[in-house]
Amino acid sequence: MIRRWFSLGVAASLLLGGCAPKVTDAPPPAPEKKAAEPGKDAGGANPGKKITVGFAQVGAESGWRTANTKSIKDEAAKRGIELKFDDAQQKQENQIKAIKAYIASKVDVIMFSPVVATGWESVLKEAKDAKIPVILSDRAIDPDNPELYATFIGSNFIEEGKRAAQWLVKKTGGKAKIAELTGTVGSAPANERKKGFEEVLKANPGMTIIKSQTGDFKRDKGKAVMEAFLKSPEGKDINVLFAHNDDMAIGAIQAIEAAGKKPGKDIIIVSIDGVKAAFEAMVAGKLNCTVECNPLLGPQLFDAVEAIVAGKPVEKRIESKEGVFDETQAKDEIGKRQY
Ligand code: GYE
Repeated sequence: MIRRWFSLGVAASLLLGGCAPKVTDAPPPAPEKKAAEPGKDAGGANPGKKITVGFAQVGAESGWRTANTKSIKDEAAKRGIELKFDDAQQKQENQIKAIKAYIASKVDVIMFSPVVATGWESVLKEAKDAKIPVILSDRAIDPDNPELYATFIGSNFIEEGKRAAQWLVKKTGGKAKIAELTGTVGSAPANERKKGFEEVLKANPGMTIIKSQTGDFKRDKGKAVMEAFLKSPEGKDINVLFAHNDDMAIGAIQAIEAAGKKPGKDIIIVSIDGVKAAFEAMVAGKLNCTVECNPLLGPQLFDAVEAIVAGKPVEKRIESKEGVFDETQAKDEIGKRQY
């Protein structure tokens, strides 16, 4: 019982510190006191045994993802947990293959970040039948069936979309012709960031999205799509860019400059993630605002792994706490960024 409350306390302090710099410094949970008792594993695991986790990652599409992968690998190493890691190169079929391989090799826990939200029922049922708990890392599934996973750990993407729009309302006085670079089609962050953003727009009829297309969360695609936006008949009217992540915004900045316009001035730009490169762009006056999305999920994910393996309860949804940073704060904040 004491240890249970201790674990909850660690989880709570991680949550509260979600956007604060201390997230990776959290102490690892106290070591198990009980020695291994072969054959006696009420929680479905043997406490003395080394934990093995399979992680099916989306890919390496963005600065956010690189920081997320590093956080997960570092944390596994720190805790002496064996991590099997697969990079799916943004393809669902690769993630399904990796998950099936983890089931076949009988890992203790499977974690994955669903590249798209739909189409997971069958493979998650396989994991369930094999009695292997699954943790959803950073992205949710649709339909949401809590029977199919132990916990979701990540951000509230609807809130992030709302925060981006609310910042724009203030910045533009509620008048804007917006170009939108959306994330990977069918992914939870793309669906939900758009939803939250549009909710705020509904109350501000002077703000309209005049162009919207996916840039797949990637820099080169963000650049190519922005180039096409600017060349289109509506191109000259665009005075705001909303990019679903920083990488696409940074690509778009190059396209805007190539078209002879000033990013951050002729076109106001807000994006999401809060990676170092976005702060650099803000300091350079080319990006106006970034809404934070914390990729440093390793400590929270492995707290959950250890709790699950020990047969302890975990919350179904664990959300990160995050902020909004704009050009007025960039200089002071840039030195404090961890990713
Ligand atoms: O915003 C983007 C990345 O799922 C929250 O994926 C993540 C998103 C993040 O490629 O940069």
